[in-house]
This record gives sequence, C-alpha cells and structure tokens, in this order.
Amino acid sequence: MPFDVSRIREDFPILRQRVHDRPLVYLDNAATTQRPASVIAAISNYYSADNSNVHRGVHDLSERATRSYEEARVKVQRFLHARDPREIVFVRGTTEAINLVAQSYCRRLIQSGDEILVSAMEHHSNIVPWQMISEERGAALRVIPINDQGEINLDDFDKLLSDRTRFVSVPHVSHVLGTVNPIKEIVEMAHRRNVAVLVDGAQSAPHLLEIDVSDLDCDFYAFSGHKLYGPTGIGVLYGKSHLFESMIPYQGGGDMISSVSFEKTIYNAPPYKFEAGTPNIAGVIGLGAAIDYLKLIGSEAATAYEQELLSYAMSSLSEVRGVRVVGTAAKKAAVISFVVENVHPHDVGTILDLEGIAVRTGHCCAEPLMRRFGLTAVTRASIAFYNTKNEIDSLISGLARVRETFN
Ligand code: C6P
Repeated sequence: MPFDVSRIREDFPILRQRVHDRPLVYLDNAATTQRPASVIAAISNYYSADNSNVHRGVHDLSERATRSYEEARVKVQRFLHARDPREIVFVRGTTEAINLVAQSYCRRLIQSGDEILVSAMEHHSNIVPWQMISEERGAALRVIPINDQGEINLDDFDKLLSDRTRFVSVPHVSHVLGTVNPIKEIVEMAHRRNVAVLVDGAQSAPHLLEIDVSDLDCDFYAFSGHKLYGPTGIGVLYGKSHLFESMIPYQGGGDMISSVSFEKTIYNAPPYKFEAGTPNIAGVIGLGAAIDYLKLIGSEAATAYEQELLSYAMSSLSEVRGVRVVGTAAKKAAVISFVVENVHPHDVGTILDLEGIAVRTGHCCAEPLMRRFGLTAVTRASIAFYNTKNEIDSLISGLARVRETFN
C-alpha cells in the first residue's frame, strides 16, 4: 500500500498553518520534529485525568500514573529491541544520556593516558562530555576521521583502536551529513578489544525508526523524544543490564534509593537508581504515545517514503546552480546540508523563512565538522515522513529566490 502522506499530514495540526502568508514548509526536523495529535492528546489526558507522582503513592491516581509511566518504558524497550525494560532509563534527552554515561561509567574507568574515541562528525553533545572527563582524568580524546563524502573508513577506526582505548562514542546517523554509520562493525571491532560503545541515536531513531540494540550489540544507546515525534524534555538511555548494575549514579535524590541513613545510602536497582527526583511523567507518557503512533503508521513504509523524498531532493538540488551539498555518503538518511555560493547560510535561511520554509542554518552544533569541510556554517534541510515532493519543490524555488536576491 502506498504511503498516504496527505492522510498522515492530517495527524499533525501544526502543519496546517501559514507563515509569512505562505503555507508552512517545515524542513527543520533534525532540530525537532512535530507531534501528532495523539501525542498532544496523551499529554493532555494525563494532566486532565491522572496527574500524580509515580512510584510514591498508594492512591488510585498515583497508581494510574505509575502504570502509564512503566507501560511507556516497555514501549521504549520494544522499540529498541532491548532485552529488558530495566535497560531503559528516562533522561532529559540525548545530551543528558551521554553525560550520564560519561559520569557514571567512564569517570571511574578512565585513567591517565587512556583514550576515548569519537568521530569527526560529532554533535557537540558527543564531544564536550568526553572532553570534560578526559581533562579531569588526564585522558585524551581521539578523533576517527571521515572522507569527503562524510563516511567513516573502518580501517582508519581500526588504526586508532589500541591498548589505550577505553571507550568509543559515535553517532548512528550524522545530524549534518545524514551519513548512516556502520555501527555493527564498529561495535564488533571495539568489543574485540573489550571496549564499550555508546551510540548517539538522536538522528537515527527518527530516520531509521527500526532500532535493534540487541542486534547492534552496542553497550549504550541514547535518543531524544522530541526528535521522535514526542515531547521535549524527555529522552532515553539504553544500557546493557550488567553495565547498569555495575555503575554508580551521579545524581542523588528521591526514588533512586532503596534505603537512606545519615551513615549510608543503598541505591535502588536499575533503572531507578539513575532516575533521581520526580521524573518528566507527562513526557514519558507522550513518548510512549509517539511510539504507538509510529507503529500505527508503519515504520517501514515511512522510512521508504522518506528515502524517496531524499532522492528527489538530492537530484533537484543538484540542478540548482551554485548549490553544493555537504555529505554524500552512500548510506544516507534524509538530512541534507548545503552551501549556496557567495551567500551566507543565515541569509539563505532568512529568505527561505519569508517563503514560509523553515530550515536550520549555522554550525549546527558541529563546529569541528564545519572545520573539516572548510566551512563555518551550512543551511540544513531535514526531512520527515510528513513532508511532500511539493515542499521540496518549494525549497528549490526558494533557493532560486535566494540566487536572484544575491545576483
Ligand atoms: N541536534 C540539531 O539541530 P538533545 O538536544 O539532547 O535533544 O540532542 C542533542 C543531540 C545529540 N546528538 C545529535 C546527533 C543531535 O543531532 C543532537 C541534537 C539538534 O541537529 C539540536 S542542536
């Protein structure tokens, strides 16, 4: 059955609006996606009917809230193909998930002279937490290079792996280049040296939609709810049970303990020992609703449709004079960064905005990657399954307007 995008668009109320008197063309999905009405309703229903704290009350409202919260954990477990719901920790987003691993796993592990490997295509969230730990522990951050298409060469990765390597953290999908990285191979190679791997899934969860952490065999996997058609302020850290068991939490507070005295605290079991304080209950429930929605529309059809839009956009862009795409990997998700000759990306973004088209411009939280390509900024159009070929055509016409303005 063909993917019925007009039908899908009806599920997203925000897409019906006009911006600067033009129909909104939302192509900033890598920054954050829009939410279907069912996610908005789930949050509203929770606050209207069940709002209460979780894991704390014996009253009915608290039990309902707890049930919905824990059901959402199971939905995430199934979405990621994790073995056990206890391998799912709720956090604020990918950034907090990475910081949790840096502080609770790596801090004790890393010694002076050790090395942590990241790639040249990282988001700042997958650089800075490792730099902080490296500086504190006297370790070094090493960078896996990428080629001009924006791909990791596994031989280069192999050369960097050594007896000093203690940890590897790489993105599944690049938020600037769209590259889909060979995670399974990277994990296999790191594991041969007993090195654990974190996968930054901020962009893969929304674009690949089928994530199988058991098959990838990664040790940690992080993603953000707001990029997966869910709420902001909620995200997920998957971790293998034996690792979560061995880790010491870096945030203390309510709900993460099994007993407290002034002399000693005994921590709760995972995942609760990493969820100190009242969590984002509405966010968790909204994320569960987003996963339900993705199941309903069929992730295979949605990703196939997105790939079709990607090919259409790439070939349309190749015909616009003066436009150069940055990131042309053989395996690519629907994220397209480009530069327009002699026009600053902020000017491109402003002119497109006047046409009702939302894109991201700037360094995209990837300054080292910009430098790798000799740039300071790009324009990025990132596609979701609710976008259309007509919207890609609008982008192309908008770029023609950019060229006219600056010629
Ligand atoms: N990228 C973008 O416009 P948070 O902010 O915690 O939800 O996600 C951080 C993050 C980590 N890794 C990757 C690969 C990402 O793309 C992001 C967020 C957005 O590209 C906002 S900067």
